[in-house]
Amino acid sequence: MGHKGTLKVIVVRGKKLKDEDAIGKSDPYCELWIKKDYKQRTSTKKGTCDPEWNETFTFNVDGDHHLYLRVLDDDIVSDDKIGEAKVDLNEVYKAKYISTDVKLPALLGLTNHGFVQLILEFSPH
Ligand SMILES: [Ca+2]
Ligand SMILES: [Ca+2]
Repeated sequence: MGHKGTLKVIVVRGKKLKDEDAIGKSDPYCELWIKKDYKQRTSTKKGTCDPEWNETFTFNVDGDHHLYLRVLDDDIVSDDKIGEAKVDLNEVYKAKYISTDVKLPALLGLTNHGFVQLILEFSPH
């Protein structure tokens, strides 16, 4: 038996995102999905490594275990990836509400590519 209900996700802000533009700063946006065929995304914030999104998304969940997110830098030709991460939903099912800084890990080493602050709220059906 999985958890069924509505998951509300507020993408609050990005913090110290890796700069992927040679001139100026990155133009970050964040993609979110639970199932790959239904991706939602924030707006693009121009020229900042600390974007304030404050955008709310809802997903129907049915026993799903993870929320995936990916932050990209909007570019004219092809967007650069800043980082990706997943959030364990079991914590959200238990607590019903969490606010968390999700780390975007770098491929190598102990550094990271910044954080995304999320607020997650679960309402069971
Ligand atoms: Ca770029
Ligand atoms: Ca860019």
